[in-house]
Amino acid sequence: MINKDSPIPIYYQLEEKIKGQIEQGELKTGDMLPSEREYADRFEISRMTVRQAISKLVNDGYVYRKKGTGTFVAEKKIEQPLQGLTSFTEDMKTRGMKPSNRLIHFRVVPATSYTASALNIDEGAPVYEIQRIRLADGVPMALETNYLSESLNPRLTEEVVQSSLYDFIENKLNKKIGEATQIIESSIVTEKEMELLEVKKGSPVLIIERKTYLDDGTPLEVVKSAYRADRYRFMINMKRN
Ligand code: 16G
Repeated sequence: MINKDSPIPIYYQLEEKIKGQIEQGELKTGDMLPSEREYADRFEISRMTVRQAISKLVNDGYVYRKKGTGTFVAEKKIEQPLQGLTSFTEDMKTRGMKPSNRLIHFRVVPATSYTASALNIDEGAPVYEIQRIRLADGVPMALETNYLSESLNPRLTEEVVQSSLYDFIENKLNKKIGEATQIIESSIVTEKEMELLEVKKGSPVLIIERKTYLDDGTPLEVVKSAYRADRYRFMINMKRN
């Protein structure tokens, strides 16, 4: 129920209520939400308040609006654990989804000061720049750009990066991947990301920067990715010590 005497804003109470119905499966993917008027009548609140709650749910990716039709429950986001160093291919397979890649480009470029310092090589040294769209069951999830030292990773080819890069590093180059650091921040899609990820202008993305090291501490890759925030959320377990 909606409690109008509560200090909790009414739009927020409604938002939480609908979110709860989605999480509990009372409202399922593809279901149409009741109209603004129906919510307003049912809870005796203004349509403005209903609109505010629904806009929040749209922004957070729980529901989406279809022009002239209504508002529908969106597909559940992929919940990605932050523990454990895994590859995109492994992550998708664990979920029973089919990973695929769309190669945007594969080229060798001179290391910028940023990539050089991240990879601990000389500025201007040749690095592979690999840009791929990562797809799950055919749906674009992220645009990913990897930088790896050319001399440290011989035999890397366009064909190789059509499938798993980590699989090639570990099973063909016989290197052991050790650890990684990752930074996640929010942003809005660029024009290019918007087209490649097949989302609307202004859609939110999570920008992830990963630096991965081999088990002997040698930097392996520096990666910049834009993950669709409407399809992804990240999860971590924490222990208090
Ligand atoms: C993930 C990693 C990326 C790594 C890739 C290897 C993030 C943010 N990025 O996408 O750093 O290069 O996996 O995937 O998690 P692959 O082995 O499937 O090519």
